[in-house]
Formats: sequence, C-alpha cells, structure tokens
Amino acid sequence: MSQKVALITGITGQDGSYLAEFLLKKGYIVHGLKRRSSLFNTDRIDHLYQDPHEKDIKLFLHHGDMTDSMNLTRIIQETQPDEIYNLAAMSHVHVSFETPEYVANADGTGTLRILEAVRLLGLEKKTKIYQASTSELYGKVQETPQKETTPFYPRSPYAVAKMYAYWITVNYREAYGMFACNGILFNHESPVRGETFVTRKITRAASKIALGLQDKLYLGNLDAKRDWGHAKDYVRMMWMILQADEPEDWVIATGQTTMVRDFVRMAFGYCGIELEFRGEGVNEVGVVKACMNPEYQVAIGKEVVAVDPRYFRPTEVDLLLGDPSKAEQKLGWNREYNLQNLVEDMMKSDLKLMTKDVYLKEGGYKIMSYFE
Ligand code: NDP
Ligand code: GDR
Repeated sequence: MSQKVALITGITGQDGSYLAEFLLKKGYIVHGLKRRSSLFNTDRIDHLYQDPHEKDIKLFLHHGDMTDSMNLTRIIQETQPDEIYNLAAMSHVHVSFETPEYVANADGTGTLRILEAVRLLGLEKKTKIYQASTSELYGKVQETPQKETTPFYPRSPYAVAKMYAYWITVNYREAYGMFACNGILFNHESPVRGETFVTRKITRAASKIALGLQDKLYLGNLDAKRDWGHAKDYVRMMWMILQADEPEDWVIATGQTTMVRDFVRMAFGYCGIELEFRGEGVNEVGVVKACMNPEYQVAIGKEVVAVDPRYFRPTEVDLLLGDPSKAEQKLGWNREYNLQNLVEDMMKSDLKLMTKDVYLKEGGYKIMSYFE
C-alpha cells in the first residue's frame, strides 16, 4: 500500500507538532504549512526536521498563510493530500477581542479556503478534512455536560469565527459529499503549550517562583472552569476521527472540570508549596501556607498570586465540561493522562527549563565577578 500523505496547517503550534510526530510514527508523509517569520519559529518541530539533502524525507514544510487562497490551493495541488488537518488559527481567545477582523479572516474564511481548494481541485472524494473546532463554541452555558447536540452561544470573536468554520465544514460535507469532520475539542495542554494560555502561564510562574526567579503571578478570572486534557491524547483523536467509517462531528473532552484557582494550587503543590487563597474578586490573593520542599525557599505568608483585571475578558466563558461518550463508544476514545499527570508533565518540564535560568544567573554572576 502506498504511503499516506497528510497536510497539517498550524504545524508549528502545540497540536501541529504532536500530530506531525504521531503521523510520522504511523508512516505518513507529512507536509506542514508554516508562516514566514523573522525567526525560525520551528522549536516545537525541530526534533522532527530532516535536512532536505537527506534521502527518504518524510517531513516537508511549505511557506503559507490561511489568509492566502492562491497559496493554499497551490500547496494542496502540489501535495495531493489524503488527509488535511486544519489546525492553523489565531487561537488566543483574549487576543481575538483585539484582532477581530483578522481572526474572522484566518480562523473563519481560512477554513473555507481549504474546503473550496479541495473542491476546485476535484479532490473531494480523495481528501479527508479535519477541522479544529472548539468547546468555545458552547460559550454561554446552555446545558452541561456539553455534547454534540448542545446549542452554540459563542462569546468571543475567536469563537464566532470558529462557528463559521464549523458550519462551513458541515455544509461542504452535506453539499459535496466530502469527508469533512469537526473535532469539538475541549482545552488541551502540554509542556509545549503557548506561554500565554493560563495553564502554561501558571506552570512557568510556579516553577520560577519556587526557584526564586519571580515574585508573583498575576492572573485574571480565577473562577473560570475548564475541562483540561493532554494534547498528546487529543491529537490521536484527530487521526481517529478521519479513520471513522462516516464523516461526523465529535466532542473530545475528559468529562471533568476544574477551576483555574485549583490548577494554581496543583501546580504549586507539585513543588511542595501549599497555597491559601484570601479575599475576593480583584482583591483575591494566593499566599504561601507551607513550603514542604527544602529545595525551594519560599517564605511562609508570601503573596505569590494576585488578580490583575487586565486579564479579564469583555465576555467570559464561565464553565466548560464536555461529554465525550459518543467518541468513547464509537471511536474507542480513552486517555493516557488525567489532570494530575498533566500538571506533573508540565511542571517537570518547566522546572527543568527554569533551572537552566538559575544556572545562567549563577554562571553569569561568576563571569561578572571574574571581570570585576
Ligand atoms: P497554537 O496557537 O499553539 O498554534 C496555532 C498554529 O496556527 C501555529 O502553527 C500558528 O503559526 C498557526 N497560524 C496562526 N495563524 C495563521 C495563519 N494566518 N496562517 C497560517 N498559520 C497560522 O494552537 P493549538 O495548537 O493549541 O491549537 C490548534 C488548533 O486547535 C487551533 O485552530 C485552535 O484554535 C484549536 N483548538 C485548540 C484547543 C486547545 O485547547 N489547544 C482546543 C480546541 C481547539 P505560528 O507558529 O506562526 O504562530
Ligand atoms: P481558553 O484558554 O480561553 O479556554 O481557550 P486560556 O488558557 O487562555 O483561558 C482559560 C481560562 O482561564 C482564565 N484566565 C486566564 N487566561 C489567560 N490566558 N491568562 C490569564 O492570566 C488568565 N487568568 C484567568 C480565562 O479567563 C479563561 O476563562 C483555549 C484556546 O486554546 C482556544 O484556542 C481553544 O479553542 C479553547 O481553549 C478550547
């Protein structure tokens, strides 16, 4: 059987990098869409990169952008993919309030560009399409847990753009018989999660505070509840969705929800630092109640978490809790990681990363004193 070919938009992102790794292990030839930037911006996929002068290359990168139809059409024509995973998006909900028009173009119309290119190239019976839909579509709570039939009520320009992408995917499936599916994925995180999403912001800060590199972590809404899973588990499901007998839409979630405040507790807890939260609203603070790990010298009573209203969103999604039973029953969806394992994986990685900064700081001081 000939090797399958996949095209991943958003290959330099969290999910794109895990998915590329997963598909390469499965023997796929993987093409990735990468935006031109003034820096390499390939940190997450550098371990997969092959020098183009080597033989038997399995991973190819193409410059492109979701806002450029001609470029997308040409890449699809040249690569003739069996599967397209459309993961590229401006994916930060808060930032989308600042760049609403761009988000509509990249996240919404960008999806149309992919679908229409496949149709115009006559690939609608060959190429299967995975659309990265999101639990943000549910927005304002209509029912919990949220499942495939729960009505949408998007609460940000990002979610509204993704709602267009969701329905245009359904429409192309129904109108042209394309194997086009939405994975409605709830939040998923990992050690390579973008640094400004709340979990990674917390694990980075908890590591730095424990190591004496940072004083305080400023957050927004500590009451928000999210259904957090591990990205490694979730990219496997993207592939399974395209291997299903029929094209359908699927909720992928853990079925458990946790408050931001409790994620903070768990991250600090990994370092043996127990926190106590005091006060309310913008005056709430997280204070060190106990520090059980002698490696970390954080003073009891020190205020290490505070609220900064700049991180509040104009409209918030208060509660996400998914019901993954359809995917569990029909696709055999199961998870390797629970929330505790996820926090451990992220904290272990960030502590290692930040420890390098400690060495640099100490080494730096030594070099300075040498010259003094
Ligand atoms: P990231 O933000 O980590 O990655 C987004 C990727 O899209 C990056 O490779 C980025 O490139 C690329 N990108 C952004 N804008 C464009 C553009 N205009 N043209 C081409 N590429 C672009 O997101 P995740 O990996 O976390 O998420 C993947 C997808 O899944 C996204 O569509 C997201 O909205 C969706 N999603 C994510 C969930 C999550 O919890 N992680 C949950 C549900 C859905 P660059 O590196 O150059 O910035
Ligand atoms: P989300 O993820 O908006 O759910 O979108 P994010 O981690 O940004 O926020 C989760 C919740 O935490 C609250 N919060 C903060 N968020 C950030 N980023 N920074 C803070 O300082 C902070 N303090 C509190 C937020 O208000 C929110 O309630 C993610 C993205 O990956 C989307 O692309 C994806 O579609 C959804 O998950 C599912």
